[in-house]
Amino acid sequence: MRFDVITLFPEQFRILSAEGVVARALRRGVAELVTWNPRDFAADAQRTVDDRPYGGGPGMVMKVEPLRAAIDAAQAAATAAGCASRVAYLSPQGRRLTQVDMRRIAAEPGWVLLAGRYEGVDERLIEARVDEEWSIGDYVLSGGELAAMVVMDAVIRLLPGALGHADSAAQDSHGDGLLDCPHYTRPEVIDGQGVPAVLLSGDHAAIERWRRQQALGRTWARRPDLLRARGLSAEERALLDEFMRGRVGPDAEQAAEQAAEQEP
Ligand code: 9D3
Repeated sequence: MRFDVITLFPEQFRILSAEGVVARALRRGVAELVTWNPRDFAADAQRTVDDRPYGGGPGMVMKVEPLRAAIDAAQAAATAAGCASRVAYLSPQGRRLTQVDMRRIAAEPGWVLLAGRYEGVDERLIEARVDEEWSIGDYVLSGGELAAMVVMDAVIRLLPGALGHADSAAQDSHGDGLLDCPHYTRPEVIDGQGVPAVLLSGDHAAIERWRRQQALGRTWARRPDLLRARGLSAEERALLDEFMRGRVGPDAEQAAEQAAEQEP
């Protein structure tokens, strides 16, 4: 899969090639990243890419012509490489992306990602060239570059060959709309805190059941919105009911102790 990124700060994207899952995927050719600087497409001697907003007000607006020329060059190069790409603009006004979107994005041969700076881009560029407008969340960034990198990280790790074998397996068991279960590693006791006995039992069926129950319970406690959106099977309902009755897990044990202290 190919990403062509339109950015005034191409150097920021070097971090993706430095280390980790994405760097390995780029090295292996699982994904390809090309950056395009609108400044290189500005026609004037000063290489102007922004100007003052019509109507007045603070900040600057990215001009149409350099962005349009950069996008057209990126799309032509992507098409020539066999990766017909649509254009996504990273913007606070965009639709907030979810993991479902990441899977849909990963299924395309490529994307041109437009990372904005200043107050944003001239609306006429969006109308003329942008196919989708994406936000990564309800908070204010100082530009679209980090948002573009977040999308690339989330998408590239989904591509076949990006993750090692063990990671893919882990992804399968938790790519199911639930939060993860708690994890523990050695030592068995630290600061007087042990590990849930079931994890030391060697009973793989019981461990799998406990993990599933913890994932359900935590999602219920922390992200009820996710559970409502997803629904529950009869088996999951029974596991969650047991969790809710307070019989299982470190949080529940702590809650039970607190309740006992309050009621002598
Ligand atoms: C302070 C400027 N704001 C005026 C009320 C508007 C504004 C313009 C540009 C706010 C942020 C940005 C830069 N942000 C992005 O380019 C961006 C973003 C974000 O800020 N949050 C979540 N997702 C995204 S995707 C791109």
